[in-house]
Amino acid sequence: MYVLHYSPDTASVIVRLALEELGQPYQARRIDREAGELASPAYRALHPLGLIPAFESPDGPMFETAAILLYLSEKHRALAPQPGSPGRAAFLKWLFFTSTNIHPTLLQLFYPERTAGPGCTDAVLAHASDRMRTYLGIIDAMIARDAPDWLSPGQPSVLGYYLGVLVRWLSSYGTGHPSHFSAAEFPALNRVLAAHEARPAALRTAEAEGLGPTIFTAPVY
Ligand SMILES: N[C@@H](CCC(=O)N[C@@H](CS)C(=O)NCC(=O)O)C(=O)O
Repeated sequence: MYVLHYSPDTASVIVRLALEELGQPYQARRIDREAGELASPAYRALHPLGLIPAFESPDGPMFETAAILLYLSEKHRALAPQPGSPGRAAFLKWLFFTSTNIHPTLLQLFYPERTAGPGCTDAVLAHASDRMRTYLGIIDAMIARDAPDWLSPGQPSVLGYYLGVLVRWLSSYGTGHPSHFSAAEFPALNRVLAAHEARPAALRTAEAEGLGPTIFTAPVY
């Protein structure tokens, strides 16, 4: 059985959403962050940087959210265009766009001191906010233009869940904050996320991790 090492409302929830949507049995093992488990030798054997998530599969331990999502979607032939199918190239392009641009920029917004030290946080935040607006605008325009079925209101996808959680966190700053973004600013993306958050898999995940209602489009913190 899969084992997901998780902490509520961190990147592990993206993997949990995919597992719930796939209907795959898994064990959710809560990480004891306060006890320093992320730095423990046992956890570092699963994830050398001590980050969340770590994931145990029959093919070995895994880390990196996008890699786990890709692995699960191929293994269970769902939630993404499969190798050889028409949408595959575009799907891969936008999955990696998300994991290498949007996700790291979001981490800069939450931990601006990690980029260039505590003296540079204002500059890092300003640049990261601008980039985030650009990235989400590009995704929104792509959905409106191409209407891809692998990122649509009509069917769930690993990319829909990935973007949903990232947009969720961007709402946590609260309106008025320069780094606050809400899904409503990006109408095509908003429609995709609204459909994903209403699915039974998302509702079960929200219940399990105490995330509240409308977890992507209007999260309550
Ligand atoms: N690129 C990694 C990023 C993982 C990551 O940054 N996880 C955060 C939680 S959302 C974490 O472990 N934070 C703990 C820390 O930074 O100490 C992935 O996609 O899995």
